[in-house]
Amino acid sequence: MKQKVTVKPYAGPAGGWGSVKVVAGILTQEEVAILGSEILLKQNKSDGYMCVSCSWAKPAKPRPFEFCENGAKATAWEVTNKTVEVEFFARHTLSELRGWSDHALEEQGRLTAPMRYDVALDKYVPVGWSEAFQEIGRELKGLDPRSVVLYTSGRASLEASYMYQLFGRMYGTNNFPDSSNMCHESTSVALPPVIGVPVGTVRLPDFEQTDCILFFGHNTTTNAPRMLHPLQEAAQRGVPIITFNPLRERGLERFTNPQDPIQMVAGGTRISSQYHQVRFGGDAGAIIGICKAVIEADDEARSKGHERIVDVAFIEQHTRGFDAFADFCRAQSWLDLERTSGLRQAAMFQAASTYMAANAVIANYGMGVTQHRHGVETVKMIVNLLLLRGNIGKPGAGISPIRGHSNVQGQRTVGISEKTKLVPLDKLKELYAFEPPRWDGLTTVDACEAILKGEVRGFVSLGGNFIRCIPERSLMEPAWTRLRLSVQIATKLNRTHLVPGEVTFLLPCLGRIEIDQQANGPQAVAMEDSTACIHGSRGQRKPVAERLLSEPRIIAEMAKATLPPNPKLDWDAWVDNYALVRDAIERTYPDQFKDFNKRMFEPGGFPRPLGARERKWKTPNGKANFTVPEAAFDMSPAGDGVFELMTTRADGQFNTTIYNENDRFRGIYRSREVVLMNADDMAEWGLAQGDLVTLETAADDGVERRLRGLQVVPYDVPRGGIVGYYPECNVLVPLWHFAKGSKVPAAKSVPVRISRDPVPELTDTHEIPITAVE
Ligand SMILES: Nc1nc2c(c(=O)[nH]1)N[C@H]1C(S)=C(S)[C@@H](COP(=O)(O)OP(=O)(O)OC[C@H]3O[C@@H](n4cnc5c(=O)[nH]c(N)nc54)[C@H](O)[C@@H]3O)O[C@H]1N2
Ligand SMILES: Nc1nc2c(c(=O)[nH]1)N[C@H]1C(S)=C(S)[C@@H](COP(=O)(O)OP(=O)(O)OC[C@H]3O[C@@H](n4cnc5c(=O)[nH]c(N)nc54)[C@H](O)[C@@H]3O)O[C@H]1N2
Ligand SMILES: [Mo]
Repeated sequence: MKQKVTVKPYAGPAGGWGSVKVVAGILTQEEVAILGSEILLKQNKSDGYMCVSCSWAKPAKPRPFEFCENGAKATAWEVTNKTVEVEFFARHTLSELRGWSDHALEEQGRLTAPMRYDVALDKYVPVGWSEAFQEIGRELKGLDPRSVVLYTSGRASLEASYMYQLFGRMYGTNNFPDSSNMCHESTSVALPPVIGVPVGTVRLPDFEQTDCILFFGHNTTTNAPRMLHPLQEAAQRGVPIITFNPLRERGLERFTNPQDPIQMVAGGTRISSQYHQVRFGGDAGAIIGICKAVIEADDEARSKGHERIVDVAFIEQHTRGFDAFADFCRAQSWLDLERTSGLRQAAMFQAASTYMAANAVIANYGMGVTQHRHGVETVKMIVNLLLLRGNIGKPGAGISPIRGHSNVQGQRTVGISEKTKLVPLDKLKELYAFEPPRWDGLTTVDACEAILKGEVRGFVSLGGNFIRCIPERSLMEPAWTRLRLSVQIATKLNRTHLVPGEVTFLLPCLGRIEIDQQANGPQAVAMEDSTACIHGSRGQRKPVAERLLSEPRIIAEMAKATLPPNPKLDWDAWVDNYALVRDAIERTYPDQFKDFNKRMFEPGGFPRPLGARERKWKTPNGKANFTVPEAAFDMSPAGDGVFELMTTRADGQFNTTIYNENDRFRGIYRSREVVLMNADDMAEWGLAQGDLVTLETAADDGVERRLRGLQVVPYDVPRGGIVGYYPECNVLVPLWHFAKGSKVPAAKSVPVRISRDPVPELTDTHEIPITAVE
């Protein structure tokens, strides 16, 4: 029987007393007493460790507590005293564990011993580290490197990531899909041809100098809460913040710094000065509408001989393609723009007039932009809007994609890429005297397709929960069992570990918060934040178990067992002293990582040079480029019984890690098996709160994609759109439903049909005291 959802709209600001209670709750749940200890005080400080949760920038002058509620949750989750011992695996078969929830699996605690899957027992059994590495090496040597995939989830450090890509390339593969392929790859593909860098151009101090902030498709409340501080400071200075989001996300409305007693009493700051509830995927339409308003205002100014609205000098000196884009905008009808954006013309005018009044504008965005079929084009539309008034390459202005995992951006910087043109292969060849493969490797979606076809034989995962976070779960799990080799390097037990291949290893590693003791003493690692600043991070806590190895060590041992010796590369020396790996990174990328070891603990991190910040455009034509969009945006079909499903994160989760069943700021408690729906749509379809429904993907490709037993909750969602949680809804996302150009699964608009389930069976026991977690 299912737990009945509790709906209790959240009235307060984000942050505030609720945050304090939640932090205390998770510490109790994980049986750790870190509040009074040094651990949280060291979070995001230049002498401490970088938070394992989000990738938001770390200020040079940190607050006494530079952590947020979700950072504290992620910390408690990693340094928990709960452990999974060998006996746990002796008690449970994998078939049994596959019946457990994501939460129940990870809640068992930290993995402590290397394990190997035993087919006859259907259990994991202990294996020695060296035996495991020898067998992995033997298996890899027996496979065609083209049939082997090395996946990375965005948490591993720059040092581990560099070693991992080098190991893979020396082995003979470029198959390096990364969590980024499901995340900001739309950004990484969109930006290089238009501004010449694959990452955002904004740094933290720009927030102090900006005079207008645009905010598209990011739930900052939950997913980058520390970013609410610069937003709050800007709002307090009177800087307009214009938000575009189909949902009214709490933290983008009001925020109270939970660490400030005065604000706690005063009830918080209003964050967004305008809140535009676009339809799903409506941003491109909205942005073109704003651009049209700007261009028509400029046309009028020019005809009257007034001061121009667009930045003529900038456009002439620095850009190409303005005239074609301006003509495109003039030709759009407001009726069409209202339809595609879901906004009224007046709303687009209002945003445009605020934009035009500002001298320095920052545009931020998240998954609400990138995870659509036209995600790449929408990013380019954001660039168009900024270029109109020279808002790239000056203080207080720029584009600011808010990345996900804490080092996802950095991994790409040091060579985790399936695209060979992004990797200095000649340099690697010169440094390590080997012939790197020159063919492009597999993205995440490509890897899934190849697994379905049986073309992938070996899969190594450096973190993450691949099977759970990708689309098309019902086809992927059976296909996964045909792998010859699965190697899972992880801190906690998850679904991917429970679907074995023929030969399967589960290798437990140190977490970033733990002291990483090697021959040369305790080692530090580095990562790159969302603003391209590099930070050092030192583990603080004694490892939870003695047998854990660090990620660099695990990679080095796999490499040694797989590759012939190479006189140019001493893996053991690198593991003894990670500073040598940083030297190697610097030799490979001398411009980006100059004096890496010396600078890694600079307060605020050291910035990577980014041409676009200085208006040096490393594009094919040496200019910043306007983009004329393709004639029609590929919107998912709505109406006719088809809804657009947006899959999103709740407050109580970090991706597939489910801390609890609550989505506090959206007022939803005790169940994630819900579908949020507009009340008028509910009325039209004869549905009431708590009714159980089935979602079925509206696609005629012969694949059945269904999710049953979801409880309907009325919610302020634009009509025609519904909302469900990731990863539960991933079974509904077709593998071919991805962003054009980047192959990021279009998880924010999946066409689905709704039907009512037969007899509702819900329990309404109040066993879970919701006050404890509020
Ligand atoms: N605590 C916590 N922190 C996290 C994570 C986590 O799971 N938990 N995950 C990390 C990772 S890997 C990532 S990528 C980020 C993700 O952070 P987000 O980018 O915030 O991702 P989602 O939670 O999926 O939320 C998407 C947001 O976009 C909005 N949205 C959906 N469709 C549209 C649209 O068409 N237009 C607009 N304008 N808005 C839309 C949704 O309403 C929601 O506010 O967070 C990172 N940080
Ligand atoms: N429908 C839908 N699907 C999505 C999304 C969506 O919004 N909607 N979002 C997509 C996005 S943005 C992303 S980034 C992906 C996320 O996909 P992944 O990055 O693959 O998944 P996570 O849930 O972050 O991985 C959690 C696991 O990482 C392991 N882990 C944690 N810390 C460490 C560590 O320090 N080292 C190692 N080796 N392992 C560790 C733990 O075992 C834990 O179980 O999902 C994508 N999938
Ligand atoms: Mo992500």
